[in-house]
Amino acid sequence: MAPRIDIINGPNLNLLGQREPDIYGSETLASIEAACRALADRVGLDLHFFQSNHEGALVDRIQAARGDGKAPGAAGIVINPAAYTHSSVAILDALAAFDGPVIELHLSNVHRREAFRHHSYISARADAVIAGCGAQGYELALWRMARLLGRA
Ligand code: CA2
Repeated sequence: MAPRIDIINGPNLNLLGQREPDIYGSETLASIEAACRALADRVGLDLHFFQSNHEGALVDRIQAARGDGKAPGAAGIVINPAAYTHSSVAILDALAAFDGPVIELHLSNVHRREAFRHHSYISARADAVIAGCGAQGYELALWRMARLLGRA
């Protein structure tokens, strides 16, 4: 069975492609999802793609990735926590309760931006961090996940 990978996206990423293309590129979240699906099919990953503007919903989704007696869990998580990167201990704690690999992803190079974006609560749990590669970062994260899971 193909390992399940959850790609989880935080607040305002649903607006991608509508504003600030100089920072975030012109692709929409839907076009990023489509590219990820094509790659996941190629390397044999079962992709689950999610976006929420709500911190608690993101925590719930990360907890659901652990699976339980009824539903199987995810093998790995790719997460762009968006602004919650810089504020959310709750998302860090939820990820700490997940056993598989976690890749933190940012479209922009957060280290070249405002000082408040330089610190990530999430990085303490991330096995890898990708920043500044735009939409391609999602595909790079999936390639890395495929390698970590023995699929590439
Ligand atoms: O570079 C990234 O991917 C970020 O995670 C994006 C977040 C930002 O708060 C992080 O510091 C870095 C913001 C996502 C908001 O996306 C928008 C897209 C279009 C228009 C407005 C916001």
